[in-house]
Amino acid sequence: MTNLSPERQYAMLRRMITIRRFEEIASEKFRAGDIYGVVHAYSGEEAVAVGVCEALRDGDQIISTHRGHGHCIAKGADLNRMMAELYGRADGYCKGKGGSMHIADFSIGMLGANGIVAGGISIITGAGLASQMDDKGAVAVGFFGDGASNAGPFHESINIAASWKLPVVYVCENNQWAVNVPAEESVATPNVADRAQGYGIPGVIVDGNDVYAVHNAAVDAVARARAGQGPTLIEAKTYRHRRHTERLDQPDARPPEQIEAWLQEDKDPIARMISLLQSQSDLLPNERLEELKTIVEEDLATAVSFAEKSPFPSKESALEDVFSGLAK
Ligand SMILES: Cc1ncc(C[n+]2csc(CCOP(=O)(O)OP(=O)(O)O)c2C)c(N)n1
Repeated sequence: MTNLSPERQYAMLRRMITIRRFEEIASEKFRAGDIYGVVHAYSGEEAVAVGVCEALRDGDQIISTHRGHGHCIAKGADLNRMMAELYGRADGYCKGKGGSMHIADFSIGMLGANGIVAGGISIITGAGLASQMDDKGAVAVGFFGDGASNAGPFHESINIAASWKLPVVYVCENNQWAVNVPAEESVATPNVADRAQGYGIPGVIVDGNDVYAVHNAAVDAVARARAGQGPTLIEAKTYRHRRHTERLDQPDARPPEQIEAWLQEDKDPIARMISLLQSQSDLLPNERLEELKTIVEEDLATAVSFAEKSPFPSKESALEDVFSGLAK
């Protein structure tokens, strides 16, 4: 199944539970009016970010989407600064002026979330080109949704990356819906990965709720990229547990029975990982699992209290770090 050590598997599970709980807490705080802007929760898709990022090493870079908290956490972002950013506070990643969709941490190779659907795909292709020119073997990974795969940047970027053999891994998180549009109405091929053939690169379909399957696919794609063989398109089939955003005044067109089916333990990526670790390999005693969950709760309680104690940015700082405007 995997040759990951137990410790690495515990670390992966811890990150998946952290993502799930971060999203639950962020959603609750958003509804309570403590968080500004909007929250697009990644719940249900945790195995994709964690499975892929576990295949990376220091120096590799990723880019994310509007649904970006999971990618940040999987790449090792600081929970305190993330939560403070959602709260709009001065100690947040963007000093409280960016919010949920603009978290970036270049020091860990997290090039940013992005409110422009498909915008990140071009940026990560540029990162791949930079990496090729640097020649240090770093790989660039772009996460995006099925909706983004219909936009121009997807096609233009993959074409150039394939032509120039850039060290990029494109990870389509096909959660089957773009807001309220089902993928079968907007993607003309049965699978997004089928499109890879048109660009002359491998297209790999993977069960996006199986963290081991995602990880294995990512290990292969990353090795290929590092070896100078060019990009791979991975399509991870998954589902988002929550509505498109946490705003309750917008409809959720997904059939309730579909949502219900994907919430079941046999589909849930975290329940599946726990079940594999406990029933098939006997690797995770209940006490260890409870210990992991407690650590996650403590980490997130610390993050919330860090955010709540942090001041709002001062009025005087409004025009700092702004890259457009009138010249003096
Ligand atoms: C260029 C652009 N067009 C439209 C939007 C509005 N919008 C925000 S999220 C979204 C759907 C994205 O779907 P998908 O790429 O599948 O990602 P998911 O939300 O399913 O994770 C749209 C159309 C946008 N933010 N940017």
